[in-house]
Amino acid sequence: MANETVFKRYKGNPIITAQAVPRANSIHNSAIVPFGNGFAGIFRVDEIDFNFTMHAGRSKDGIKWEIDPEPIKMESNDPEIPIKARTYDPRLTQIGDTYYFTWCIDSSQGPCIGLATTKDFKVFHQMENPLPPTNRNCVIFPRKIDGKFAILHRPSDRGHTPFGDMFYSTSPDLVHWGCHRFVFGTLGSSWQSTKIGPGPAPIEIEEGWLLIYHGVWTSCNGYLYYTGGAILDREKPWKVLYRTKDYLLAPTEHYERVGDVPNVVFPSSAVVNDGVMRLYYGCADTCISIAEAKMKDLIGFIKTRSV
Ligand code: BMA
Repeated sequence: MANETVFKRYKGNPIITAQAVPRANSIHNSAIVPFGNGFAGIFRVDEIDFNFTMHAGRSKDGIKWEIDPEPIKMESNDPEIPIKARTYDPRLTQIGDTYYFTWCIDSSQGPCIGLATTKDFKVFHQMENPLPPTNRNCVIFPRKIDGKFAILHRPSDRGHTPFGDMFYSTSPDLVHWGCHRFVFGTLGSSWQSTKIGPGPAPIEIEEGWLLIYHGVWTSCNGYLYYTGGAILDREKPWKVLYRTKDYLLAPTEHYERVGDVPNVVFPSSAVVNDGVMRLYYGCADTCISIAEAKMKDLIGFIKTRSV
């Protein structure tokens, strides 16, 4: 039995494997939102030549998915966008009738953050990169804060990044980004002692912004990825009200322990319905699973297990 806190894993996990796309070596760390009468997603597909691509997908219930066999083709007003590079780890946020997504671009100068919009998951419009190298984790808040678009992100290096703190930045127009504030960093000798990074788009709750994030510990065998939770101030989200000392999810199941990168639970999207959060997370860089928690229990856990 897994060491479960407030999240209960779905019995049919993993819900998405490489079988879903013909050229996939693995499908993991992906972005999912409610869309129309069902759900839509942008999936990280590591292909059999190890090109990392993003594919759109649709689902009626959020569990059984149809994922396009071909990667997303971006449109842009600027012929220099998009650059040709591997793309991975998308995060999706709905603002009004538009879905904004960020992801990591493996540019030749190092990982940086891409940004695009879609309204229908068929046409994708890529904009200027919000963040230059080196950075590989970024998510957009679901509304403007103090009149500006806002992101959480984690500057990195060109390798596997043995460090990492979270920052908050804002933009009036989604092109010019600034006012960078430190949010929080690593913690002691714990599951979040090597690096931390933002997961799904923050969710607005009575207390502020509920954030699910990943934390990494370095053992003698390499990195292990865990899931934690925090609550950030509503108007000044760089101020941390609560941040869990205990993890919310740890790699304990065989599909989380065994894969291309062992011992990874990587939270990347969350859908809240009827007081329940369904968390989508990448497992061992191989497949995707879900776990559910009652919002009341989750918020209570974050408040009472806080540092
Ligand atoms: C992310 C990505 C992956 C990596 C993973 C663990 O930040 O960079 O390529 O293996 O962390 O899922």
